[in-house]
Amino acid sequence: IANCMRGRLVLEKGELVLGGINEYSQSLIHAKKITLLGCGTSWHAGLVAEYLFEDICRIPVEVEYASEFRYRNPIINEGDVFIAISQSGETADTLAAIELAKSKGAIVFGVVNVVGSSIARETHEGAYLHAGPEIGVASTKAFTAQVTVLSMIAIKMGLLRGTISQSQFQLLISELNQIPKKVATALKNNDQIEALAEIYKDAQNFLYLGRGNNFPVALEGALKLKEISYIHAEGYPAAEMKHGPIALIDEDMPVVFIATQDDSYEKIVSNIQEVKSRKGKVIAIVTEGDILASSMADYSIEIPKSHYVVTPLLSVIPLQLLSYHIALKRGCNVDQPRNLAKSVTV
Ligand code: F1P
Repeated sequence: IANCMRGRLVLEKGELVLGGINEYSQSLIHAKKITLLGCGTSWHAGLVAEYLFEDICRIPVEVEYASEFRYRNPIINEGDVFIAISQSGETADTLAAIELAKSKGAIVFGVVNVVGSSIARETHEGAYLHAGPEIGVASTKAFTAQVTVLSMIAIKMGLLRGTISQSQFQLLISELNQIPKKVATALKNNDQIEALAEIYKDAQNFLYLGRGNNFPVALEGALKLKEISYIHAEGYPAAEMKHGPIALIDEDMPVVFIATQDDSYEKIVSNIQEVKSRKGKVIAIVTEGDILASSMADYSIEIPKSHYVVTPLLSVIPLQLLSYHIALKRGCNVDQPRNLAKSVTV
């Protein structure tokens, strides 16, 4: 799935080999806390990983906007473990945060797409994504690859730390192995999503809601729409809706729910009900075969059933496609959105 800086991070005959993390692997395995650093989409990938490291490895995690990190007086101790996430490997804020962490004696791993980039060189060790070049400015496949690699690291660490059993490890590996096929299935809804984009291309605002590890996916869906179609969009944890965003809901407000069938499904269904009772328009990303959430939503888009650990790899796809089609229909340049740089180097 992914190659590494020194060696490879691969699934080999069902075994997960963390080749790019060698010399410093013990720091990672025995970390008492992990701090994830990134900007934009990479920060969202870090937020997904927070759920996985905490759940699978039982390690406390902080996810920091690299752009804000150095403007605080962050507490960094010798030997602390950081993972810096970046598509380009050149983001100046992320580089500055890495330098600050290293200057205090922290060990910094990189999860980077561009081979030989500054962040790849500045970090102690890490994994390359090898997602291929992002042709456009807005990260899409890099997000999927970042979440994949971070999931692989979390799953392997869970096994090494003894926080998951061998059979749970095998189950998660098998779930990861099925992802490419399921992504292909999710992409088959492209025409349906394009038709939906036609309906909502003139919306002024969008709300994206999700729970658990799909909350960061809601943030990412909102960011993609903002970046390439210039529509104002907000992402929230669905439970946060009643603490403010609910005031925005009326018949003109499309609300995108990630309503897959995991532990929070019932709660999401009741959130959908709350939006419907205020006449909001609901677009729900649902597990294939779903009846309840899809019958309540105005429109539903199915994704294949999967273990909740890997669901973000699938749930983000319809959101990326929706942004893409809306942007095209609004005449926006999806590869070169206004005001955005491929790598923010200042
Ligand atoms: C971070 C980022 C991207 C965003 C845009 C600006 O870049 O915020 O997520 O799509 O390109 O930069 P990176 O550190 O992941 O390269």
